[in-house]
Amino acid sequence: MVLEVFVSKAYSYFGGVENDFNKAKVIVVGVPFESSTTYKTGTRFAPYAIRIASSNIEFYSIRADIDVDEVPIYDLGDITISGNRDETLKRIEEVAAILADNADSKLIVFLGGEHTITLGVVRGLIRRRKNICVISIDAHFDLREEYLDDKLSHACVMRRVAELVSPQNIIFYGVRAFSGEEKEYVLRNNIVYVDVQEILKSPTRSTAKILEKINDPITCTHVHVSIDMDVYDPSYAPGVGNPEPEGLTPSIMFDFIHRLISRLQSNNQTITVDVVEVSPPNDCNDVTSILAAKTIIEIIASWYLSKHSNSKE
Ligand SMILES: [Mn+2]
Repeated sequence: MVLEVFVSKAYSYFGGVENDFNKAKVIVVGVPFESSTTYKTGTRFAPYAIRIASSNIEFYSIRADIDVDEVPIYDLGDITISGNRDETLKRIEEVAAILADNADSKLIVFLGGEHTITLGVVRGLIRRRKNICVISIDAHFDLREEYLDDKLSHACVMRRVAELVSPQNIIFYGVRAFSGEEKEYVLRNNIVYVDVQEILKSPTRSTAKILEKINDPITCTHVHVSIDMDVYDPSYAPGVGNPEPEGLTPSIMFDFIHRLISRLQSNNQTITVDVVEVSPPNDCNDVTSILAAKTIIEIIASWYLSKHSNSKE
């Protein structure tokens, strides 16, 4: 692999332990990239803070009943950020494409950075994977045509992704904050979404609606799961770029994640993940970084369990 060109070693490893790439089941790569943040700056410090948090919490998942400490994780380090945004997006794209080639059977997790990194990841994935669906777990649609004269703003990332994979191949979970323009785009393109009101009324029915859409291994052979940490309520995740009231609880999110990931696994759909928008300078007692680390642990737990048990839901 020629990843060394784009990646430099980080100060610590996700989970705090160094592992061998070939033996690893999970690959973690940091993307400390921030260029269009308009409110609470600091997402560039997130990979560092999430790694530190991950090194100081337990890895047992009670939902999966497995110790994620037993799942070897290889932390690649951080993608080197250029002063030029297009160059940075190109590097993210290259790393995503190289990992898709070389880590076929592994779970790949990108640690943002601002949400714009998802565009780089999907650009890389479409070079190597067919029939990609993207599920955005986010308080926002991020579907503006442009924001503050910038088409590559974090507020436009899913619009750019929709142009790559088709609007029918994007799905939203947890939305509650958007513009009239974005809602109109969603309705015009028949985009499937579940808002927070629906989730709070019936988490089970909301999950079923998402699974029904994403369940087809033909239209969604590969599923990229993008988690903007602002999907959580600010009381659980205060340290994000754009906090938004009335968000999800960790319990609802973890239940959803387990059902989503185990269904994708039992369908043999391949999965990549990004976790974005943690802003450590705006955090409180590191709770958002800890929640981001825990979210990743729950994803790994459900992915690993389903992969090894071949269980059908
Ligand atoms: Mn958001």
